[in-house]
Amino acid sequence: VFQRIDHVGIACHNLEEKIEFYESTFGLVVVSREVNEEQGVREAMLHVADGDGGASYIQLLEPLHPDTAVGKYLSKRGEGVHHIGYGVADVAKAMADIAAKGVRLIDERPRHGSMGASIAFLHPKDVGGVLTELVETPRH
Ligand code: V0V
Ligand code: CO
Repeated sequence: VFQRIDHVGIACHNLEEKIEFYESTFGLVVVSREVNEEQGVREAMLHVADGDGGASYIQLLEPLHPDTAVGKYLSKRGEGVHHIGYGVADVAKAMADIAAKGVRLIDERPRHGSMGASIAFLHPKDVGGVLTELVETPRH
């Protein structure tokens, strides 16, 4: 059901500082910046590679407020890897297939994600402590 790793999400306190670090240290390039009020984040996508199933990215995440998913994560665990986003062809189908295996969905229906994607999260407690995101990239 997974086509590739679409992105790895990284929680940080200061998005601009972290972008500067990734650009100057690794030569990665920012291809998108968005504020997602529903998810409580300001985020940037940095392109890593292109593959058969599509591109892969690093997603840098800064919380809009302390009382958000990323804000709570930062206060409990500090900066670091927050989630893995897997590319899927059909997010609604992937949600149904995975829920049928007994993994709790955080989202009952797909949400709006970065760069026009449809996304849904799986509960980390059912995935061995890994917050897992399904990502359906828009077709052109
Ligand atoms: C929390 N926990 C995590 C975790 N966040 N475990 C692994 N990875 C994470 N990122 C653990 C936490 O340590 C607790 O374990 C338990 O889950 C409950 O956490 P909590 O702090 O009490 O927080 P909750 O329950 O209020 O919320 C946790 C969940 C929440 C995962 C339900 O963060 C959520 O809904 N996340 C999905 C949305 C999201 O993360 N959006 C931001 C990215 P113990 O201490 O009880 O053992 S937005 C994005 O990626 C976009 C837009 C995109 O890609 O396009
Ligand atoms: Co993400």
